[in-house]
Amino acid sequence: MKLNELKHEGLKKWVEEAVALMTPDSVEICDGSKAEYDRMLKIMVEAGLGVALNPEKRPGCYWFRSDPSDVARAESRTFISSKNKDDAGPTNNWRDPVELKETMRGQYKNCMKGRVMYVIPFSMGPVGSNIAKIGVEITDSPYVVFNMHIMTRVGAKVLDVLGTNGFFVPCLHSIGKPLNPGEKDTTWPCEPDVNKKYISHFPDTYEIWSYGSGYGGNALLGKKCLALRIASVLARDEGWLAEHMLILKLTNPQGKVKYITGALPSACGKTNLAMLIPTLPGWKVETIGDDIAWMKFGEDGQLYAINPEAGFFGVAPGTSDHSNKSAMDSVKKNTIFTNTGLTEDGDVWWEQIGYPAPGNTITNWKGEKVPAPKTDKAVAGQEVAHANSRFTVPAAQCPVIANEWEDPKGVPISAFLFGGRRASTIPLVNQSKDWVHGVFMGSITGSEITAAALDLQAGSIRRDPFAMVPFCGYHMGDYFAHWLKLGKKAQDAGNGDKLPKIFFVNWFRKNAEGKFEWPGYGENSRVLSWIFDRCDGANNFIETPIGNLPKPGSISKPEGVSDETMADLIKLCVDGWKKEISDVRQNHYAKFGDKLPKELYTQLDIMEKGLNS
Ligand code: GTP
Ligand code: SPV
Ligand code: MN
Repeated sequence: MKLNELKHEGLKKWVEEAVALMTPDSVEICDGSKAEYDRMLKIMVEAGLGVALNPEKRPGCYWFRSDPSDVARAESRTFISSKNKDDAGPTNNWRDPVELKETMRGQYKNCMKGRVMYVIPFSMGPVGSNIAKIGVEITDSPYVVFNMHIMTRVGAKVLDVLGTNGFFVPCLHSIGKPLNPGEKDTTWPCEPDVNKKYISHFPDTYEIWSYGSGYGGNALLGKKCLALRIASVLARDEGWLAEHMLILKLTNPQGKVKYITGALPSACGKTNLAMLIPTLPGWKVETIGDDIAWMKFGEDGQLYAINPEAGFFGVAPGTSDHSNKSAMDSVKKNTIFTNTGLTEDGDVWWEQIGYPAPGNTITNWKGEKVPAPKTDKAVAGQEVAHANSRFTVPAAQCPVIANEWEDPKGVPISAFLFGGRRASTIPLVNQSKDWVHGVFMGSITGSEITAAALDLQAGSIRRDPFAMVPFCGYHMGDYFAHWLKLGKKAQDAGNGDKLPKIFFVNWFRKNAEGKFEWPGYGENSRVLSWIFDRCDGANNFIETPIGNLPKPGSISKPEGVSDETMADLIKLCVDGWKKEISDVRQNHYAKFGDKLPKELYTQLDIMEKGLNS
């Protein structure tokens, strides 16, 4: 399709302006076809920027290696550029939109010289679903094109739904590396100076401008930029929820089904939980989504969720037949691997994959040939795969994908889980007393920082309410208020009992030796079954000042876990919680000023009183 064949005047005008600014050699409107996907891969492989893997071991799979500056989201270079600084809030980097656009226009000027501009029309959510939204990404990266093919729904059908004047989110992207005549890419093209990368969001006009990075959430603009940062603003404006949540379908041994979503920070277990293979006999988990949920109330008063994505962009290290067999089976074919190791026999390898690297040498994520590790244990500083190396795979390839994963009406949600990585204090599971208490507990959630962000100190704890701190496109005080408002609206309409129940989970408690107390992964089904029964009102809990904790014995014990450890996992750590409260008051809530809903301070006071008595 040619540029002048575009029927949507607004879209055509926007693309023409981008062409005039970025001056590519040519423009292609993407159709989402297999032929297009193959052609994009061919361009990269022929340039030496990607490797086709051994077709006997990984048919249809490719290996890529990014620039060392371009291996994760750049949080310090991610901007929420609202007209008013106060609308971005204390958890976002703010820039004045007029100044930021001027700076970025300077960078975009002629930035696609010597390259092709690809225009990717995509749908987040099943095409035509009333919860879905359309975006159009302009990019000069074939890597972005084929990853968007997997992660979103691309093509002509999207333009049909868009019509002549439909709403779309314009997503402008350039890797920031123009080519001179005769010049070719020899390595992953991007702007290697982190301080020249920009991942900018203009919430007042629902626009995204990204420059200088070709990787992950910085460049696949449908994902974190559209489906969370811009969508959270749309959701606030339109009365729905856009969340950093997996969606799973849980079936009990009697065949009864519940749908559950879970918000855990980046690299804290969403993909694993979404594909979990229960160790509890008779239980079944199927996947709807592994990273993002968009939710709207139906006319029946139930909250319905869709997965806006069409693929998984999952963390490779730690994925094994033991931890996530469904993910391992998903990535056997038609998968893109980025920044893993490459074996001598043309396969991929990463730390904790479950077996030692084959052969004598292996190519690491930096492109160096190193001795093949004899075990799959990670050696700090010598990782073969980058800790944030990832696979991109179509969701349909997941052996436990639920039949209804593409149902345009979504699935009715019974429970929300919130959590993080915490070595102490936070119990294995805990249920909120009610909606407001749940929003309060969500608002104070903390987690240890992981390798999913470039520029943060991994390991230290930060408050990451609702796992949304890096992804909320507006003031988080207003975000908490939005959650409270939706709950109140449902209750006022007589639908309070249809609201999802809210739970808090922590798979990451450690003992004195620094070992995980809870085996996690498939064993998390024991916690899911407790949650399932709790949703049905089972008498399996005790009331405490932090919420409903499991009654001793109500969570079945995995093999190898002692009675003492079980007790430790579900105990109320009074001193730890008192420290949490004072940290929340001084270092967390204080930041939000007047925008912090009063109800949340009231909850903090009630919890403090409860712990003191
Ligand atoms: P993003 O894609 O960054 O949003 O991450 P995610 O939340 O989907 O995390 P993922 O499921 O990819 O897990 C990240 C890391 O946590 C992997 O190394 C997993 O092995 C580890 N992990 C996941 N579940 C568990 C668990 O139950 N226990 C323990 N100890 N580790 C886990
Ligand atoms: C995350 O960091 O939460 C991810 C990966 O899911 S990225 O797409 O890079 O944001
Ligand atoms: Mn994520």
